[in-house]
Amino acid sequence: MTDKTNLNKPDTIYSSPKESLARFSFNKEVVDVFPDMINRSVPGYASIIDGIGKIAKQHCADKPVVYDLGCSLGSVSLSIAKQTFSKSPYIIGIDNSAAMIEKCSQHINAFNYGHCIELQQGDLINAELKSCDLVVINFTLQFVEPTLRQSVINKVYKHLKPGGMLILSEKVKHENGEIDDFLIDLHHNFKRENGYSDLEISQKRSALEDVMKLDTIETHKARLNTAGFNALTIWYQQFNFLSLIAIK
Ligand code: GEK
Repeated sequence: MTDKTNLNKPDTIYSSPKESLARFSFNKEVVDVFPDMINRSVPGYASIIDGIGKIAKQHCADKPVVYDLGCSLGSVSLSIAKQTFSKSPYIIGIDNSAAMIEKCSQHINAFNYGHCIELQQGDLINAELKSCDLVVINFTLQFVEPTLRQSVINKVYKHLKPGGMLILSEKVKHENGEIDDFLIDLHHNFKRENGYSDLEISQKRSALEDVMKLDTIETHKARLNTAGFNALTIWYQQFNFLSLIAIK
């Protein structure tokens, strides 16, 4: 990754005590530290980004139409563009944060395969999709109001071509409380090992409480089945973070 857009700023947002904790949002403060934040917070993030590019390469025929819903700074789009470049992909990245889209645009322009990526600022809940070959929702459905998640997955299914693929990555909760606590502890240890203090971990957790509502693996699979996806599997999991592929 080049640093033309200064993507190396360390995440210190929750490092000192805050009197009142605002709801977490993808504002400019978060966008400015986003690469550091996501790499130090999501176990396996770099492997998932790399894996998605490789899955796209294996899955996509010539001229694939690809959606990256909740694209943030374009890591998924860039990984796919790099792996499928010889197939002339058309990749559409959508994110509802204006600050993300602005920085994402600067970021992808720094790559010589960035021109096959088009960006749109919009909400994935009401985004209109074209007929497509691959849709990626990498750690974004968890920020959508739970009652609206089924309609998002239904829409993706409807617009995928037969044989098309959805890659869905999410942080999940476990229905067994003991296992859930165990996985959460493993995740918090991962964050500590990456330099976050207990104060940072607990303040971020509180800020996310009403913003990120987690489903179980069973709920995700049932939602995919309800939409019509019958062929699906988890291709990556580390602790309570996983990624699924589902084929129409
Ligand atoms: C990556 N996929 O680097 N509509 C559109 N975008 C949304 C919505 C919504 N309703 N809600 C949240 N977002 C990325 C990482 S981050 C995950 C995804 C994380 C956007 C939000 O603005 C942010 O950019 C992204 O989804 C979630 O692979 O930070 O844990």
